[in-house]
Amino acid sequence: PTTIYLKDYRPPEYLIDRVDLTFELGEEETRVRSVLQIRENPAAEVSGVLRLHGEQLELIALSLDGRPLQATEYQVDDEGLTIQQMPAQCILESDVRILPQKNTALEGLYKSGTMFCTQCEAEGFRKITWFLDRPDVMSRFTTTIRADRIRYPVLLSNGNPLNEIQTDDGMHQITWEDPFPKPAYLFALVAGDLRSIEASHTTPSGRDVALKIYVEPENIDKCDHAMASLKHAMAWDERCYGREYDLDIYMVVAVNDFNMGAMENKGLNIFNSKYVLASPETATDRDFQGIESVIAHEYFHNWTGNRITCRDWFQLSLKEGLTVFRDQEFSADMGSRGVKRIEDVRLLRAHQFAEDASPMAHPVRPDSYMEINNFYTVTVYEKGAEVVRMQANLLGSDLYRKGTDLYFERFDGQAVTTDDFVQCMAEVSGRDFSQFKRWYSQAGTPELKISSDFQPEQQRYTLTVAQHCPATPGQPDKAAFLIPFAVGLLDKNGNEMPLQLQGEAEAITGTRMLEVSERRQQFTFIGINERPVPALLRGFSAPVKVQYDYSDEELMFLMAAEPDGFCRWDAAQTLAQRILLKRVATPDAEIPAGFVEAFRKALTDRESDQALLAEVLTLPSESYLGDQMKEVDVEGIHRSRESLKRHLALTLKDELLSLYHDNYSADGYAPDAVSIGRRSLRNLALSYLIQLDDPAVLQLCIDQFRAGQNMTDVLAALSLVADKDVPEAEQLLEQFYQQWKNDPLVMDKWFTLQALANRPDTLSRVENLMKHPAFSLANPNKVRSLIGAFCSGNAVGFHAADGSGYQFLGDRVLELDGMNPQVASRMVRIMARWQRYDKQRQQMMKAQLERILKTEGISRDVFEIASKSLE
Ligand code: HT7
Ligand code: ZN
Repeated sequence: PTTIYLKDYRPPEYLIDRVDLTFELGEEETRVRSVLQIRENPAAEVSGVLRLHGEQLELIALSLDGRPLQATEYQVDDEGLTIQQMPAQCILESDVRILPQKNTALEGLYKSGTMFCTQCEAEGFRKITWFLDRPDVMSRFTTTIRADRIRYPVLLSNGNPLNEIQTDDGMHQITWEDPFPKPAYLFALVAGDLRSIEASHTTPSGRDVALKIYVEPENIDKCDHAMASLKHAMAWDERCYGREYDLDIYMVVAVNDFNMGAMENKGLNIFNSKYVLASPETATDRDFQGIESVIAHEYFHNWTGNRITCRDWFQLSLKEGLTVFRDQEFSADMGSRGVKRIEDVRLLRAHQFAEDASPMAHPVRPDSYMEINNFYTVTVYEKGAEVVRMQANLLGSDLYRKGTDLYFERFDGQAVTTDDFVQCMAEVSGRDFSQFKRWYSQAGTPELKISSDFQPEQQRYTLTVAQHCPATPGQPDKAAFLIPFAVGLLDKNGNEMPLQLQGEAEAITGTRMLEVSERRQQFTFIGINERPVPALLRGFSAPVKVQYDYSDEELMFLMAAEPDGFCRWDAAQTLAQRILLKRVATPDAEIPAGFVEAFRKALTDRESDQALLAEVLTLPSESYLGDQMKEVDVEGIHRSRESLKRHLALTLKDELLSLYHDNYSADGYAPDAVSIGRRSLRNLALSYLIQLDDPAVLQLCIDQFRAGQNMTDVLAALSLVADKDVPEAEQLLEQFYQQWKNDPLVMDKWFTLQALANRPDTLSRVENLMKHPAFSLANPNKVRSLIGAFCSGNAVGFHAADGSGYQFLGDRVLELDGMNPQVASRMVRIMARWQRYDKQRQQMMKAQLERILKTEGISRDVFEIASKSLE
């Protein structure tokens, strides 16, 4: 496979102003007729040769300005169509045959169950018809869909519906027109027997927008939360960014077979049903929150992605980083801001920091790729969001808003770059962002080494900050970053100290945003009359690792007194991590009484945000702990974490039980922040208590399962029981299966639960479950919930010393790759960090990667990940 470089970007030689598509959807094949209005791009040097993208298209007819083209006038190959002598402008018509029923890659037009749907980002449109399938070619689309009236009563595409025609042959056809020019990756089509719920929204300018959510008939009663979320998102974007919706209709369609979470096609979002369907009985709190955030994310793309899109795919974070930042802030406003920030940081640290430390590390704006689908990563999305957040932090909210206003005004209707976005921030603030832009071009997680020096005689306190960023593939040396570093200083009573840097006229109270721009820098605070405890990186103001030599006592002090939720949580995590890692090496190392006391204090605190407490009381995950070790000790980490949980449960049994009972609520289910917090704290208590191997606790779980109040509580209870070697484990799993076997999303949970079970026979159970009638390798949700959950969520099982987990994953990758390369490539990524393990495991994982690479005909997707993992 060839590598594509950012430095090779050239504007397109031709533009396509209008596209007229006609689809005839059939049970054997689909015909796509396209009429393209093409002209030379005045801004480019034109060669006279037109090269259109196209894959897996069977040519039926081709004509230029009404004249059928002779075989000598064009060439078709595996990747496209070349027309040698192009006029300056023309109408190109084509007629092709495609086979959506055979499309298991779920890219382009495919069938999901009985419905047709599309997925065109990033380069799927070329599997529908020949086109300039690149985001800087924006066209106006008209789409006519013809299909069987009974099988496909609902026919949808982007924009507004024009007319419907019924024909005598049992078919019908509808034409849709999208008035907004858009790149082909935002094209969408849906056909099926669907039901919809409808609502409406009036924008500040007075436009009435019809909101419709389409689902399969049996799911019609599970759409209300998605609809409420959509309305909240629309109002939020109007309020916080001054952006309103621009078409008369906004449609969301839920499909069961989908490679990712959802897709922001103009006016016609297509969603993985996981991010639409919810009822208290079938969806957990996490599902409800996921729906709210993904519905909002796709809606926000209408401005950040659709109206202003990316010039090329290297700029992906322009739309994704910005839109993730927007959805994070939206969710923070809808629920608990502090908890949301912690969840986002947890995700970033667990996955993005790990990616940055792996052979797959790449900048937020990558400079090369083989397969763009491999670059929809936590770096482009989540680190990209942090990079936008840092700009908002550096500017403050008013200037940031001015910056985005300018961005929307200047670039509406265009395909632009991350530099264009930053330029707006620079212009409104009058600041120079050239150093800041290294966040886009340099990969790796910067590390800040901090030391402090208190000089009581001078009443001075100096923080020395040294920054370093480890080498990443292709980037051995990094230039210094500009890092917004939020700090506060606490006195012995836990009060904020006034902060006045040397040379400044006055002090401020609260958080100070230091700007670290050099490799080593000192910040001296004056008027400091006692040794403070520093609160560092408040709000996680930059995606960096901080090293500071806190004493255990200082960490406990921060856990109790620090006003910033992130820092309070981080102190608890650091302390727990210290104890856990010490006990990996020395299993009976003492557990400081102060730590247990801090836990007790948190457990009995009924005043603070309960959701925040649940975060504070959650121990760092096994995989995060592994990341902190030189060489990951899978079993040691597991043992250490389990034994600390048991110790806490033994010592704090009464507190945990009261917490469990005090947080019971007989009220109906509501996914609001307070209720979610109570449920998560209660279920966390149960997860500690189960460590006691006490029949009474097992009974609590069984009772909670049987009470069946909501899926959050049912699943929490079931997952604890399923880990145990007790007869009830099988009984409850069977009962759950019988109750939910017809609900695919609940079955996903059932698979995951068993894949994560902490039992010696989990792999063989997973292998058996692959043969279960509810499982299908063709459905990405099933693959993720069984195979993905086992390989990336069950460290002890996957990293079994005999290599069986690796062999299993290798087999699955090869099996999947023939069907769905995007999903296969996500799976192979799990082995990208093989160097982090001991020699034997390294050898075994490497052997699997080599086996995959040697297999003939593997996809570009899998090739890129496997080969880069071995470099
Ligand atoms: N913009 C979308 C990214 C995407 C995608 C979605 C579904 C299937 C395949 C896909 N490839 C890329 C999703 C988003 O970020 O909103
Ligand atoms: Zn997105």
